[in-house]
Amino acid sequence: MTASTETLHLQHADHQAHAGAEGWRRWLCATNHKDIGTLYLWFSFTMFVLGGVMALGIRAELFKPGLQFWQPELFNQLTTLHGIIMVFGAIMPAFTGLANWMLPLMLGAPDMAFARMNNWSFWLLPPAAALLVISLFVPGGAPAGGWTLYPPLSIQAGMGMDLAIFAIHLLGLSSIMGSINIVTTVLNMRAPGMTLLKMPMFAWTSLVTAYLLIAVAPVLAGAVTMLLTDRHFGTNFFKAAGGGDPVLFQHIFWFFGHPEVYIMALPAFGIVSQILPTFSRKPLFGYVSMVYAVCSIAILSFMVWAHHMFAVGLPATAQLFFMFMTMLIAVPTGVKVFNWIATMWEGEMSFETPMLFAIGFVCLFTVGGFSGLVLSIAPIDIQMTDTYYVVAHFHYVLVAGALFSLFGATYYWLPKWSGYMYNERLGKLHFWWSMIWFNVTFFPMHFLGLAGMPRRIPDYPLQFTDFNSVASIGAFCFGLGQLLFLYNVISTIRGGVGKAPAKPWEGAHTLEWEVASPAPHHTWESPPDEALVKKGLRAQSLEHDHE
Ligand code: HEM
Ligand SMILES: [Cu+2]
Repeated sequence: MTASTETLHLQHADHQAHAGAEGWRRWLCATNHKDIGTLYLWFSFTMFVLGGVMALGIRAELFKPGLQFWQPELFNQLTTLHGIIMVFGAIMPAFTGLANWMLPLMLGAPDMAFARMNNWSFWLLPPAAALLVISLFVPGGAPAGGWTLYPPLSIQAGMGMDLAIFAIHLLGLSSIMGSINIVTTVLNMRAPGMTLLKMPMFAWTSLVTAYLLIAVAPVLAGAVTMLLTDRHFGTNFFKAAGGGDPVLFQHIFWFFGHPEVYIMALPAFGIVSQILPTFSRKPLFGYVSMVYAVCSIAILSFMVWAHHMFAVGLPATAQLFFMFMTMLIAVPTGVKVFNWIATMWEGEMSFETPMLFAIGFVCLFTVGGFSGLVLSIAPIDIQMTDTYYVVAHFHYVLVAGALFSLFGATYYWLPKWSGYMYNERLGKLHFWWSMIWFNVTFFPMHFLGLAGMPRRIPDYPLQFTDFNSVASIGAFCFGLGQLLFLYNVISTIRGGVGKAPAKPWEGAHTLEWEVASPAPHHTWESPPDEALVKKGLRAQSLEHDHE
């Protein structure tokens, strides 16, 4: 054998070792960031369907007053599981999946920093999801005290609670490992020329989100571990009868919980900051101020937790502090919304599906932001706490915010992932369908809340009937529309409406569009040429606008 064929042969064997695993092994033993990204995304979609079916179970019960389908116990379990599954199973893994798929491509890195740990981060998720589902079938059923797991209910609950606690431990471990990977990749593996302040916004938001997670996932783990020892090992952290304090749990939970809402929002900001410039054919307006805004939001998010607790009887000074700190977050958030609008301003906009979802995001996330400001006013919140106004508020930021950004991201990058173009008409139909029915579902909930309808109840007084029926009809239509999305994605993977070029969006300038579509299994094994990096960066930066 000549030297060169031997090298070839070796390279081939090497290649086999990396990419050769076929069938289930390819996925179980996956270490490739693209495979792991794909796993995350499909897992997330599965959880979205599961949590969605539970939401429809809730909405079916609430279509009219009286008990139709579920006993109150099961209703509360559905509500709780819906919340936990959507937050930890659908939204968070989707963002980690996107970060896995896109960060190495966007930053010019060959893979994520810790490929094997990456495998673990993903494979902890399915057992956690299984535990949550199994909890429905154990004596006492699933946790039913709400996704916030407040004691005393969470201490009194049956063994389903223990399964959920274990699930949360696993989910937390997964998040921490995923975050360590993201931080290390972003900080150490960028291509030459890609300085921190030249990174695409999605890299910035992923980085900051990962730091947030590393900071608060252990706090949640601590809180649920204290619950566990209160339940089984004789401690009294939260048990009033033993001298403990249930309100302490709320403080710890929300010290995690508020940063958590930004963990679900910041990556969405990043995605939208990629999509809007592309389809406005202009650089992102105010890039540096965007970075500062993301960082300030992240820092402030640690100082507002007790706005979830205005009704538990905080001292007036504490209420004032948390009220003003919360309002302060509106400043960097306002900067971001301003920049997004300024990015579109006088741009040569076109309205492909990703752009529609991004614009939908900007409009509806702002609505959710405003209802959040209303709730931040302590005397108002004391009236509104635990009403449907709160449910309306957080679904505006989570569904029209986080979820819409994920739909946008999927349409935006699907050509890169699959190598095929999706059906634009179906995509647009999916957008308008979702946009309309989302609002039909959730807008009336503001009125229900203002009128005093409490959340987490299976039955309600007659006066709330009309808006509830409207919301339920909206929810079923919204749910149905998601089949369009699934159909469009699957048919795209199977060939779609034709092959996608490397760069299907002429206005896009980031590095992922420099590799072929579908992105080959291995990309940027040697870092991209510095000139190539600079070319994209120049197009992203303001000085070269409007030539
Ligand atoms: C897309 C269709 C969705 C519908 C129709 C829907 C509907 C509902 C309903 C009816 C409730 C119960 C409100 C209550 O009784 O307190 C609820 C609670 C909740 N939802 Fe959704 N939801 C949807 C999507 C999502 C998504 C994507 C998230 C993402 C994180 C989410 C997060 C939550 C949370 C955290 C709760 C609170 C659970 C609790 O009270 O413990 N939902 N949702
Ligand atoms: Cu909060």
